[in-house]
Amino acid sequence: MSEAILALGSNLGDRIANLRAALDLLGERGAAVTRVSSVWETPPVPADQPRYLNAAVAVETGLSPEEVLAAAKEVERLLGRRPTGHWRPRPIDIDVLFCGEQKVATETLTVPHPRIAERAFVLLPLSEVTEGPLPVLGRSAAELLAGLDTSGHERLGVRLRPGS
Ligand code: A4P
Ligand code: MG
Repeated sequence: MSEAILALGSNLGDRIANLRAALDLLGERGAAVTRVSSVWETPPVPADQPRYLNAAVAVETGLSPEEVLAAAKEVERLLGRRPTGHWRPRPIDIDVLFCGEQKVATETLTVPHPRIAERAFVLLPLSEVTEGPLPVLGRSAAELLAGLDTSGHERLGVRLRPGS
């Protein structure tokens, strides 16, 4: 078993319900959620779309990185994601941030996810489920956040899992 860290985003429909359903569906596909961040409401990039809810989760899994991606894509489809175009509104987006200390660079999968260090909407929740230097990147989420604009990013009081 190994640990993977996933980023979740939703900006269409019942966003909280989408995030919660994603956690359950990932668990049913062999990626059991072990830690869950707060839910953050974040300014959309690009700006001409609804605000996102973002979260990060750690999962314990026996799946390979490619299998984790396949599970994530299936969950996106089950939750109603249809091809709307790159960076367009979606009920759920699931990105694979880390797979342990592994590096992956294939046509369909790049791990660590290439845009982690430049995105406050990824790093704020990530900082709640990780401690110390991030795999491969070698700097903590908090250190990377220090150089970014976090204005308009709001931690919500709602929990995705009871007690988490
Ligand atoms: N792919 C390669 N590596 C990965 C990885 N590590 N994790 C490939 C997930 N997918 C990976 O992704 C396109 C293809 O990337 C996949 O088929 C997979 O083979 P996609 O999810 O279908 O499309 P996308 O999400 O539009 O593209 P991309 O590049 O993943 O966009 P991002 O980087 O996920 O950005 N603003 C806010 N506030 N919050 C957000 O969550 N998200 C996005 C999407 C834009 N703006 C946002 C947010
Ligand atoms: Mg994506």
